[in-house]
Amino acid sequence: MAYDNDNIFAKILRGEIPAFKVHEDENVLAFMDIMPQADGHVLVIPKTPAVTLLDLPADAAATTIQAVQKVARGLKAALNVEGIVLMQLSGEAAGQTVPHVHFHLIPTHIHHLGKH
Ligand code: DGP
Repeated sequence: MAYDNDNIFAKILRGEIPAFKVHEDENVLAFMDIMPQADGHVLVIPKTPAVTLLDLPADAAATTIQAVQKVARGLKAALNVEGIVLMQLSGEAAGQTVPHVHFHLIPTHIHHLGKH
């Protein structure tokens, strides 16, 4: 599938629509998800235009995962997060709604599992 330069994350990368950014460097941007599945739900995206993970060059995949680790450590420190679910939907059939590759970091706490 061809990359759509007008997708919402492309617009966020160009600064055309706002996002609550938590990390940025030359390769990636991380920002708060607008429909969080838990407090502290962050999205990490490469700046490389790619629709799915399968379209992403290996070097961009590597820097994106490094950023995922960095943001995960930040979440753990800032929010006292106990666990993090990493979710990555590739393709509409998987439930992907925004056609720019993104990783979800969804904080979890032990009490969410009903354990105290
Ligand atoms: P997915 O189903 O994996 O494609 O998830 C897309 C996520 O993107 C979803 O959790 C909501 C989030 N999202 C959609 N539009 C925006 C937006 O304009 N700003 C932000 N911050 N997040 C968005």
